[in-house]
Amino acid sequence: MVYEFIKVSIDQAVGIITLNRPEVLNALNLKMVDEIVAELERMDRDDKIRAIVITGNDAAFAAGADIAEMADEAAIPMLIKDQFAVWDRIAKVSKPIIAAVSGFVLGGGCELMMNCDIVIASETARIGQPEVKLGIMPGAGGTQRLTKAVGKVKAMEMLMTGEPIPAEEALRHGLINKLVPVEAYLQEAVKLAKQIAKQPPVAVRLIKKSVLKAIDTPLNEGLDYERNSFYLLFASDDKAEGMRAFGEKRKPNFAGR
Ligand code: CO8
Repeated sequence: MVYEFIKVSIDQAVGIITLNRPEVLNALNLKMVDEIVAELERMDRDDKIRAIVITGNDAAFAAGADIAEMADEAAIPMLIKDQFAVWDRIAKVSKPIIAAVSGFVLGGGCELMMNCDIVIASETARIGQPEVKLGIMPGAGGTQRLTKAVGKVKAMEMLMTGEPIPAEEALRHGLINKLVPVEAYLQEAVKLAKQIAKQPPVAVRLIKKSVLKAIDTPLNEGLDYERNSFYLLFASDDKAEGMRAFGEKRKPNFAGR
């Protein structure tokens, strides 16, 4: 597939998507979001890929939605187009997605990051939802996912002031997993992705679904979902291989079945 605004590469079992509009700090236009989602879905179907990394460049993961593209939009055409519907497809990707972020992580960029499962950030990352400064508010999940990630009072502060927070503050608030020097954030994310890629893919897939369930279902429902997923894994070849390898004191070799 030929893309205009993203680059794609593969490192062992890790698919890497790089946002590529550096001249506008990777501002997300509609075509770029479509390309990201199309490639995520393609990688999700590709048996050779077991984990996905999304990154930008050192200066910007993404500085938000493309303001130039948005400036002349009107309410009803936007409602009819429902441009954010495509974002729902990101949450349906079954393989783990790791965001490797640096520099500006703003607006739609922060929302894209929060759609990922794990976040490795460079020390230079500045993360926020500045939409209020433009007279609007987040539209791709920012008010919901930020609140669930950092809690009500911090979310209120970030969303109402529009001020980004530095990476170490994001780490304290549980918005990112790990902070590393700018030279190392992508490498670190790929290393983590490779580690996850060695795990049994069906178990990883069901773990991802179960954790996402925890975010928006009552505990009892989530526990029920977890239990059924646990039982289901006993039908997998990888469960047999994992337990056999333990008994034989060797490393397991997971086939993904
Ligand atoms: N959209 C379009 N162009 C942008 C954007 C953007 N979000 N951000 C930066 N650019 C462009 C600038 O216009 C500039 O272009 P040019 O060189 O042609 O003038 C170039 O990138 C470099 O930017 P600056 O010169 O401004 O660089 P600075 O280092 O001085 O400042 C900032 C960097 C602080 C990041 C600044 O550019 C800025 O404030 N950008 C806008 C940030 C913002 O408000 N983001 C939120 C946008 S709204 C949003 O995301 C709604 C979410 C809805 C869901 C997402 C759907 C895709």
